Amino acid sequence: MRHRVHYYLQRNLRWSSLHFTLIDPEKQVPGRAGELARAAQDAGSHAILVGGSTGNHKEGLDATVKAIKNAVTVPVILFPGGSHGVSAHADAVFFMSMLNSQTPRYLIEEQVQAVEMIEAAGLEVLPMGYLVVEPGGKVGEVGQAKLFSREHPEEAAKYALAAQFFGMKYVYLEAGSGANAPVPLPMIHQVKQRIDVPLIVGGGIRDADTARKLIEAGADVIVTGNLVEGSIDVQKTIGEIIRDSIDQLKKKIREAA
Ligand code: 1GP
Repeated sequence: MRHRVHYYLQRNLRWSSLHFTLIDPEKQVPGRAGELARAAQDAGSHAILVGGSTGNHKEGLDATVKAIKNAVTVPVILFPGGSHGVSAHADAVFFMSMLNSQTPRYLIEEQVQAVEMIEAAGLEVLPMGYLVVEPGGKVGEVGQAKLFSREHPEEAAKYALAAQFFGMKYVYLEAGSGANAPVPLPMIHQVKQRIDVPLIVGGGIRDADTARKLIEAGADVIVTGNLVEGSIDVQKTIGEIIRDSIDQLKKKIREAA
């Protein structure tokens, strides 16, 4: 059964920040991806994202999405690095445009190549403005992003507002997978001030303390990828983020209400 993902996220965001686990289908065999996703769900993660910035064998992606879908009950959302990242077996797809890309390829062309596949698969479409911040990592390189300077949060904030004006339902601030520092707090704060749609933040988040600060600055959703892949005990690492940041803040909000 497919989730109504936008509805699920809206409903959960009403009273909590969320955590998404990102799984790159190229980094492990499908069975292992299913195990990681299950452990992440058991630790409290609210959705599983599947994606990577390089191409993948279609069969590998499909098998990975199927294995994850069979292993979890939370929504499985595609986070495609291009038209190659679409699989009919997910619940939904982030239909994302890298708004600070300097090539039409990642602004609109890859997306156009995917529309028929998405339509035929009946995937729920979640329109998202994707903004890549220094250092940007591989995704910034592949996407030819004109990276947002960490010193100029106001630039990113204007782009985020533009995303909202376009009707995009989510904004994602990305520092790049494995970034040595996550998106700066003042940038999260300024972006959050300008938009009403949920703000997703990812790249370089490795511990609960960092996650808590990002959420306090205004992040609605925290995404971690490497943390799961590099971890022997997923439940512990993700569990700490959920317990020590998201749950703590939930409690604070409840107490203040
Ligand atoms: C990458 O923001 C995500 O798209 C996750 O980054 O792998 O550094 O957690 P990490």
